[in-house]
Amino acid sequence: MKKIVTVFNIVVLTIIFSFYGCSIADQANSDSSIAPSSGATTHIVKMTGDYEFDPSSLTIKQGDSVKWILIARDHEVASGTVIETKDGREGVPDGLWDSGTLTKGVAKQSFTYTFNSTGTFPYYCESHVDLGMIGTITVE
Ligand SMILES: [Cu+2]
Repeated sequence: MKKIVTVFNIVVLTIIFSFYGCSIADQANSDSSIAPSSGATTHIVKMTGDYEFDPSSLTIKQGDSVKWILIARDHEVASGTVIETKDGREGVPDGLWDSGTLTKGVAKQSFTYTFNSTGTFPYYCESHVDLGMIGTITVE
C-alpha cells in the first residue's frame, strides 16, 4: 500500500510541476517580443498617449523586426535624425522607413520594419518631434 501511495505522489507531483512549468514558459513568452520559428524576433515598441515610444531605445539582432503599435492618439514613425532649429526640433528623414499616419479606430494601427543591417537607427514621430517623441534602434 505504501508503494502505491508513493507512486501516486510522484504522478501528482509530475502533473503539478508540468503545469507550473507551462505557466512559467507562458509568462516568458508574454514578454514584448515574438519569436517566429526562423530565429528572427519581432520586437514591440508602443506609441503611447504620452507622446513616447516605449521603449524609446532598443537593441536588437540583425534580421530582427520592430513592430510599432499605436496605443493612443495619432502618431507616425519615420527614420531619420532630429535637429534643433530656431523654431524648435525638426525631423530630417533618411528615407529608410515612414509609416505615414497611424490613427486609432482605422485599420492601420501598427507598422513593422525589418533591420537587415547593423548600426544605429534614429527615428521620430513627425507630429510630435517637438514634444520629444524620438527613439533609437541599435542593431547588433
Ligand atoms: Cu506622435
